[in-house]
Amino acid sequence: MHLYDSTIPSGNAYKVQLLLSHLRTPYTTTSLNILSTPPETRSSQFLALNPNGRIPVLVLDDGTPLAESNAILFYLAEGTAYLPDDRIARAQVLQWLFFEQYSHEPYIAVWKYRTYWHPTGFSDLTSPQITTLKERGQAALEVMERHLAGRDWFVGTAYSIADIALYAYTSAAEAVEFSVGANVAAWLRRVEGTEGWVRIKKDETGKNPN
Ligand SMILES: N[C@@H](CCC(=O)N[C@@H](CS)C(=O)NCC(=O)O)C(=O)O
Repeated sequence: MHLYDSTIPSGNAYKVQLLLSHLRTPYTTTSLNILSTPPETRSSQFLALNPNGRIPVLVLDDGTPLAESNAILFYLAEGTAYLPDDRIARAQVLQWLFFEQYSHEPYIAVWKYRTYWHPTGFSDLTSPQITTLKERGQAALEVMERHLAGRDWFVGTAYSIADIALYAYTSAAEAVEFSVGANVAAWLRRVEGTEGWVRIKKDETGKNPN
């Protein structure tokens, strides 16, 4: 398998790297520069792999490309302990994958990107836009905090790709000045204690302290 990620650490790529590490699946990587103008993700070769021009893309051994981090997680987790067999539990996993993409990643990931790497930071956003990003990101963390009361994991009683998808950007939330509650903080430590857990790749630009 071959994973396209970015030269800067991407939480969306990290989800895939984390699951591949749990599964001990060997893979090779190409890291694209998404900060160049145009980004390397917009080359015709890369657009042939993902018409949406974004990493991560996983190219399977038969050459089939698969984009969208959570779709890649779902594919890789099939038949493993990271995706339950039970019908409702599988749907609940999807519930959290969609929550992550609609209510969490668009705010916390964008906030992180703007904090560390965006060429103009927050300066091209209006003050209400900045407030909305922060409030919605924080609201997503509150949803997680409430759901985790009395629970170890997002779905059922086992660590799954729902946790992996949510962990990627939640693990960076405090560093970019969101508040993380006690339940989420304890869950972050639980994820970090799982077999095969790896840290997100290092930021070679030196802007991101992790
Ligand atoms: N929904 C997508 C989001 C992917 C995404 O936003 N990727 C960013 C890096 S984290 C990217 O490739 N940006 C480069 C660009 O937009 O050209 C996923 O979950 O994979």
